[in-house]
Amino acid sequence: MTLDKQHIVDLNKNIEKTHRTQYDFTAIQLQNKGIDAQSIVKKLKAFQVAIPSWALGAGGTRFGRFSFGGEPATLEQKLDDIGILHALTNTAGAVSLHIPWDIPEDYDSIKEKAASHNIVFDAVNSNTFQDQANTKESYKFGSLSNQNERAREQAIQHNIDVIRIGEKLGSKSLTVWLADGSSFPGQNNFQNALLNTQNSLKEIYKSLPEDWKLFIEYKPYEPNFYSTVIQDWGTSFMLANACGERAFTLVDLGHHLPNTNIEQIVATLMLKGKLGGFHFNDSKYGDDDLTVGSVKPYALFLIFNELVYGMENNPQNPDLAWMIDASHNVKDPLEDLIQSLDAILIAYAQALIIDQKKLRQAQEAQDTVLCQEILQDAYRTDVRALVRESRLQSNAAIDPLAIYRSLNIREVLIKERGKNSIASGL
Ligand code: LRH
Ligand code: MN
Repeated sequence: MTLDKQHIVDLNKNIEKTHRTQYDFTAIQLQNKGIDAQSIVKKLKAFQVAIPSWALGAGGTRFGRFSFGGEPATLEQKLDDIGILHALTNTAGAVSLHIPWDIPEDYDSIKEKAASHNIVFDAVNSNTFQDQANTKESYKFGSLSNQNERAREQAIQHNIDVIRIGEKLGSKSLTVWLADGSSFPGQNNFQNALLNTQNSLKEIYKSLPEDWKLFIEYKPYEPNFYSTVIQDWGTSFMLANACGERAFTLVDLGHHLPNTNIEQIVATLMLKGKLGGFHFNDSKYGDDDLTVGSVKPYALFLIFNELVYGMENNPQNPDLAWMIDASHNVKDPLEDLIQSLDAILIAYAQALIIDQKKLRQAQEAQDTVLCQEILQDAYRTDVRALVRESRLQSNAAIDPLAIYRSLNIREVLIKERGKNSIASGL
């Protein structure tokens, strides 16, 4: 199924008048604060988020998985689904593949398919947290950290193979997330595990093409429940420094212990020029991979405040990789991703209208009350009309969810692919 852009433009007409009124009201509100609404809209139009190839079907937990029907069973169908998302939002212009879940059979036809949907290939992800039928060594007790040198060699080679696959697709970065760790005290020698991981990552880094980046993703626990080798931002930062200037830390919002101040981590990494990118999602307890902004929207806003400040003041930090990492247990995957893309743009727009100069002055004056007032004035400003305008100006849907439902896209996909088609991934 592909979506005809003209169809979207026609359907927009039903709500364009209402939108125009809301947009004009918001633009005047911002103008009174010396902010040009169109300059915000311009930045929102340029903001592209990579969609994870592993989050287009039903997720699941060890307690069960409930299929949605019409799931993309092939990489081609996954690119078609991202094409639907991009046509509706004009914000999903990239895909992040996970290997071996999504190894292309025919590279040219896959690249053609992606190009037909204006989708580019963002970071490729290696997988040394599952054993594959065709591999000799097991990762049960780790991969890049494994005491067994043959298992480490196998994991290093897998990462190099993933780079080669990415090169053929035009990707420019590799994301490494390790499940490596232990589930019981005494099971691992922490120092040995970390040294093995550092040396293994340095081997992988040697095979990184000159114009590529390496993203090192951290996580405090799961699937190991006592220790994780790359458990926090500090460990990832240390390993990135040990590898070299094209290695960076990747922040998955769900990979933090409760009440961690993620926005401070973001500020620190940007100051050090070592923030590579994000896996956006939300969570209440653990790595819940919920819809972005569905549980802690204010925390997301505070993170974007640090990002906007960093993008203005930290030229030492490279352009960031924006990706979603989600898993859908109860929501239609495409509706969930539409909501996540909307929440990301809303948080970015709210952060863009913060009067950073006034905030710095209030901070220097140690006027704590005024600092909060400045932040929350932006957070409490309804910027949704700016986000809708950015989509309208890109011939995407003013209200993508409404159009997704009015066109019964899930039913159409079920007709095309059947009720029992299963997407590979988590
Ligand atoms: C680990 C993670 C990682 C991916 C996986 C699918 O929890 O966030 O980014 O490899 O999910
Ligand atoms: Mn992730």
